[in-house]
Amino acid sequence: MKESGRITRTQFLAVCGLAVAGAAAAQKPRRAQRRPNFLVIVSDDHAFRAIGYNNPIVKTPHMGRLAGDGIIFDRAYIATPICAASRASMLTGLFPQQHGSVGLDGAGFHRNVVEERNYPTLAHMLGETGYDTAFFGKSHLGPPTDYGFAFGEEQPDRQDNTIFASATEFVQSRKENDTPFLMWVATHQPHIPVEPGEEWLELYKDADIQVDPNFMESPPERSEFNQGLPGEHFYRESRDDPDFTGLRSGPPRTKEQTIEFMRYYYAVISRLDSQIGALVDTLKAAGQYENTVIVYIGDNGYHLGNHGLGNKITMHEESARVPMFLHWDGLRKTGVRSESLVSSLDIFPTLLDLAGLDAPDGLMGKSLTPLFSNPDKSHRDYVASECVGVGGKPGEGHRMVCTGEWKYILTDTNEEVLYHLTDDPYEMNDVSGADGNAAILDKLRGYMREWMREVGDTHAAPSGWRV
Ligand SMILES: [Ca+2]
Repeated sequence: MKESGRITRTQFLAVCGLAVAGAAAAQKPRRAQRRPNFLVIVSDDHAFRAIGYNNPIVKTPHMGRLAGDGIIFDRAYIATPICAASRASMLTGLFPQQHGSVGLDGAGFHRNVVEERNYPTLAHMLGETGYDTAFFGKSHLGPPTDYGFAFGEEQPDRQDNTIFASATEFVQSRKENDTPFLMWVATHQPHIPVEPGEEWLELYKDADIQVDPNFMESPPERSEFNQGLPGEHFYRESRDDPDFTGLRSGPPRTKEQTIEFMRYYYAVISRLDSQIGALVDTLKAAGQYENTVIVYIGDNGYHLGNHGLGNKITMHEESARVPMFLHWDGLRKTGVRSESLVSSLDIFPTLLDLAGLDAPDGLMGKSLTPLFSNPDKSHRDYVASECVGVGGKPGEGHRMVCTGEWKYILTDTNEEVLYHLTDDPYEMNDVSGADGNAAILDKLRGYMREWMREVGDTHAAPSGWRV
């Protein structure tokens, strides 16, 4: 492992002292027993349906074993389906409009978290109480040692080999070391370009890959399908033109082209799965597996021709909902799937809870530990997500609230969209204007208004709101 980012414990505490002074101030763990390690794996652009336990065509045996021996969060939503902003949200437990990075631009995070120390990161808080902290992979938020990690660096390897090599080396160094650790592994896969190589493509040679029921060659003319400025629709990847790296490669995209892309996309996910399996083997060999809480989550989902779109940055299920599971030998119940509404913001307070620490005031995420013993327990009335400020310009983009049964989207142009997810999981019928839905529409508008107030969303809501 490179040690270029290494600082001494004394230096580290000095660096993050201001950040933790107001929030974690010399907290002592509530419990005296050995505290667990944390391995958080954040993949990039992983669609929630593209994992073996949701789609048997996708070969993810290692993730399947971890999930199957742990708890699967079937209704997990990301705070925002924009890469850097999403990662900043997981690290701070805050929505983008709170930590300041609403798009791909890390400047708000840098100002609020790195320079002004307004919010501690998970690494700050765990490091303050004696955890060793390491970050390997992709952040787009600057050097991880700037925001609380003792070790780590941004690693550009798109196939993640160097990232997993560093993570492996870190785990190997933990043999006979009882100091608990937080290791954050942020992969590039399965983000475009999808370049799996023949070995992994071979797995899907004869696979009967099908597009989803909401596949279209082009999106309808509605603002909810904007992925940037009004009318902008993206695929980003173009298998027909390997030199194309811009954003203009939008629809139309035929069913055959989409299926061909999915073949490559699934193959990359299988490669990632094998890398995760090897890292778990290393944890076992180092004697750290039993005491390590492993969390897997995608930083956002992905449109695979759903609604006529590629890419993400919408409030649809394909973009805002992500695969997520947790494995730990300390779980009382394993092999369970929870339908409770979970947010990526819950990771922060959950890991603090497992470390015996109190979360800072004002977090909108909640510890998931009550679901460990009762996975069907209601976790919250609604979950929210936002993709405002696409391209770093506040006021653009959308936000949504979801009760599990219903989803309400308020778009950049103030179109209101209501989906009944129970009957319409692919979000094909906007029922905001349907007879009999006025009451539920008002209820979700109320949730939206509440959420907008809490995160400081200054978007001017429609004048017709009656809440
Ligand atoms: Ca992403």
